[in-house]
Amino acid sequence: MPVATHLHNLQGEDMARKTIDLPYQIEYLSIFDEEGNLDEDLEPDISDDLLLDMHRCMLLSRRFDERMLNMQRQGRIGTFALVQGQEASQVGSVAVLQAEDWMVPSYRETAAIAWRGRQQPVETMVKLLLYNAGFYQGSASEREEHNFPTSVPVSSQILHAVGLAYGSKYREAGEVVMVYFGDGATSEGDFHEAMNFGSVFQTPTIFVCQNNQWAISIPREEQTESKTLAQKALGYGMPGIQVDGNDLLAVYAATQEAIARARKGDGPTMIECVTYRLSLHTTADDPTRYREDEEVERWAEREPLTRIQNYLKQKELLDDKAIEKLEDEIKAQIKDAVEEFENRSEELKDQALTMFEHIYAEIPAYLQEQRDELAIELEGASSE
Ligand SMILES: Cc1ncc(C[n+]2csc(CCOP(=O)(O)OP(=O)(O)O)c2C)c(N)n1
Ligand SMILES: [Mg+2]
Repeated sequence: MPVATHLHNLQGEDMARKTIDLPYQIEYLSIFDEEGNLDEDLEPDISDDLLLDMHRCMLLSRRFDERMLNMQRQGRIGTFALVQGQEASQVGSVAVLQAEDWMVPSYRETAAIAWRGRQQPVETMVKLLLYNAGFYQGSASEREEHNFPTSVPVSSQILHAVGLAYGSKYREAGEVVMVYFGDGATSEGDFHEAMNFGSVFQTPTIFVCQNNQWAISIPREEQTESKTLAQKALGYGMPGIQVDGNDLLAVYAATQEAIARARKGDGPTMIECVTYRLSLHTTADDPTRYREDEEVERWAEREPLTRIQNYLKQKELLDDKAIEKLEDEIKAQIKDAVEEFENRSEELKDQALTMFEHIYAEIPAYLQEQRDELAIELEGASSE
């Protein structure tokens, strides 16, 4: 706006210091706490089957995470990011999606991926293992699956998600897009661009921020001066809500509202799940160098798996015996997945040269050189 016009607009009744009321506040939602207190007025109406499925997925993710950590320590897979502590934030949100909706993960979304692949739990784990062992086949998905591959550059996937959601709106496909990112991701330009376009085009995007209190070794307090991360949504004219991210019911209820809004054409929502990264950032990390055990212990008391088990026990949907049976079933599935992964990775080892494909139409000389070198090495290895 030219300066003269701007000044003109400030004449008369506009010449005042006044408050502009905004239609938003930051709500914090918690429904079932770590002491077993339930807010019955807020309790979402979730069928018993769905509750049990969500619990199963959380348990499988926890146990699979533990198994992968052992495998990484044994040198059987590469570096990966652990999900421990964030299972409710992921399962409580992803479980509200329909199959045709889209799930756009970052690198810590083991539980969200496990949910989307819950019809074939073993195959889903095999693919996660392949991915974590460096095989691109672990990232491939069927066209109808509507899951994006894992995205490691922090925040990059948020832009992809908004583009996808804009596409869904443009095509009138009715598909909602759910994107995951961390507290640290909110400091990236990509996050802000995505939030702005996501809102200005009123896209059906659900921005799920898992505030696990740490971005590697940077604590939440050093990440931003904002009191909450959810309030960042307000700057872009969309609702932002903070939920207890270790409370499956709260995450589910908040996501239901957000998705209903998106489906009606009322645009995006940002959900900040307040949770905690109970374990390592990745297997390359040693958190004892930068955080206190006492803090971890405090959050361990609030962890989501025991919490949902307490709720299900209160509802008489689960008891210790049933949990034990489930543990055995999951253990067997993980065992099958590891075996299948070992077989498949053995076959795929010979295809290491494929890493040079699908990048350039014409391979540059320096890559050709590396490719030739690897080919000779592989030939040597196979004739040993
Ligand atoms: C663009 C970019 N910058 C830096 C990194 C290195 N890096 C990987 S994870 C991470 C911290 C991200 O923290 P947060 O967003 O809170 O997610 P969390 O890992 O806690 O789930 C950083 C800086 C990266 N992967 N991509
Ligand atoms: Mg974080």
